[in-house]
Amino acid sequence: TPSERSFIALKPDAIQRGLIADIVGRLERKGFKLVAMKLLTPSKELVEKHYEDLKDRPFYPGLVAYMAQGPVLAMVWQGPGVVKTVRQMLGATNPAQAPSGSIRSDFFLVTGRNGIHASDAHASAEAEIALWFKPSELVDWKRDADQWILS
Ligand code: YYY
Ligand code: MG
Repeated sequence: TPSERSFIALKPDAIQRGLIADIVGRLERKGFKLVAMKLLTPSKELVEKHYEDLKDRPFYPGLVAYMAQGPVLAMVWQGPGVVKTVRQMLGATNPAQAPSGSIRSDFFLVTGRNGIHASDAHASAEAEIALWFKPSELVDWKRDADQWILS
């Protein structure tokens, strides 16, 4: 649906390396609509909840520590097929296995510093949006360019 949404976050390595504009620019140029964006240092509790499904994996403590250092650029993007398309734009979890031209391939080297998160399904997207944002932080706006992007 055109109002499909995904939760996308730039991880602390992407912020530290000054990659915000390059990465956000790709999402913006594709035609997706930005609905929310905030820079924050997430609490350990927030990161633990975000990655709850991975809590039994050996890399979980390191993953939580890396993310909780912050800052993280948390975003909500909207558009038809946004969840699946943004996952494709990211490429594989391991940048070494991501297709060239994908974000993880073009900017990152290793799984533990892969720079960007994107929801992997509609249900997880809605859960992650609710975890990271208050409803009042989602901006309801009409984009005039939609007539040239959507039909
Ligand atoms: O959704 P995605 O980020 O592509 O991968 P997940 O399997 O959900 O893992 C989340 C996050 O955990 C991944 O982006 C890096 C980290 N991670 C890791 O450090 N080592 C692994 N073997 C697998 C994942
Ligand atoms: Mg994931």
